[in-house]
Amino acid sequence: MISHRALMANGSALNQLWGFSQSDILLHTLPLFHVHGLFVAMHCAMLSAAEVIFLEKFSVSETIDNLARATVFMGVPTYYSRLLSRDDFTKDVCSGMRLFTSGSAPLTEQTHHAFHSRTGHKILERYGMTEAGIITSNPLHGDRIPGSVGFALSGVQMRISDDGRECDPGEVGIVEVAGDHLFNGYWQKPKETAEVLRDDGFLVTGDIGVMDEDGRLRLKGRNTDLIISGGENIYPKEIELHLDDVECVVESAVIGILDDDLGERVVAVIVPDGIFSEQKVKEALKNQVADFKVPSEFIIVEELPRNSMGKIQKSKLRDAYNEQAS
Ligand code: MCA
Repeated sequence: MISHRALMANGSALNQLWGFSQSDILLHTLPLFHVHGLFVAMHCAMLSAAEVIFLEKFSVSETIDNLARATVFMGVPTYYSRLLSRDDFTKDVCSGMRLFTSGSAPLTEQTHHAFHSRTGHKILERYGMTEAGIITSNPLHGDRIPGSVGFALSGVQMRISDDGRECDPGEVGIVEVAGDHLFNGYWQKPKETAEVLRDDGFLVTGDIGVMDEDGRLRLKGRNTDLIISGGENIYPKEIELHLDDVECVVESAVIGILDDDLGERVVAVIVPDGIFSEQKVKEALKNQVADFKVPSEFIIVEELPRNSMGKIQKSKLRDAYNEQAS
């Protein structure tokens, strides 16, 4: 549940911070079913009466064709790595642009630098989530540091906490935020809402981060096993529950493996019951989960690694298969 007050607070802070004006032309290629495309991009444009060029979805060719007319572009990291893979994405194409922003998934330092050397533009990375809109941003003027998501927006209170204790600068903990920009809770889910909203009004984001003396935030991962693929959030549990229902599966662990295009891709590690059939499993998943959540790879193992409590050690699986993939 997101109030108009929250939307206004975030929209106007961003509009100012990113220097929007009526002379801007936003090239919009993001899906409109996420906060990124619907609120972040559209509110910046609407609050400044800027023009918007709408593409139905992101396509490298159409983006290149339209960039020459635009001044601002917002994307997920996959958009930037796909643009860079094309030789006709040149400095000239970006000559009228004043701002490229990135979010929804971590932008690698490699992509940041490659984009800078190709176009002369430093992508402005910012950090947000549906429950809070945009939380931090690198500056419009000043250093945009790759690997950092920048400073808290005006009106956003941010702290790093370790089990309720506020961390010192340089200490790693969970990012918590408060302010008018926050949502009011999950629709008809009081239990889930209470799990993330503290009594003092702070939202526990679940992201692990570290803040420096100046208030710059760096993200270090998540305290859940959430997978972010092409800017889409994928919860492994949802896929595992369906996988474990398939006849030829004893148990499964779904993990994200680093991927050059999507940031992470979905991989299922499976303990099979007899002969494993990838086709059968894919068919079983097809009507149960969205296409982009279906694992792109199945790894067959005899058993899954567990800790002394019996919990599956996904970090071990991630480390092992990321190493193999690299
Ligand atoms: C599509 N596919 C995917 C994804 N999208 N697989 C993994 N991860 C994905 N994200 C699969 C499809 O199921 C299909 O599989 C195949 O890829 C091709 O589908 P297509 O639709 O053509 O894919 P695409 O056009 O290449 O799409 C990839 C994309 C898109 C352009 C990266 O996912 C995208 O626009 N993502 C942006 C999401 C976003 O806006 N997130 C913001 C949320 P098959 O071939 O097997 O059928 S976060 C947010 O809002 C907060 C506030 C924030 O901070 O921003």
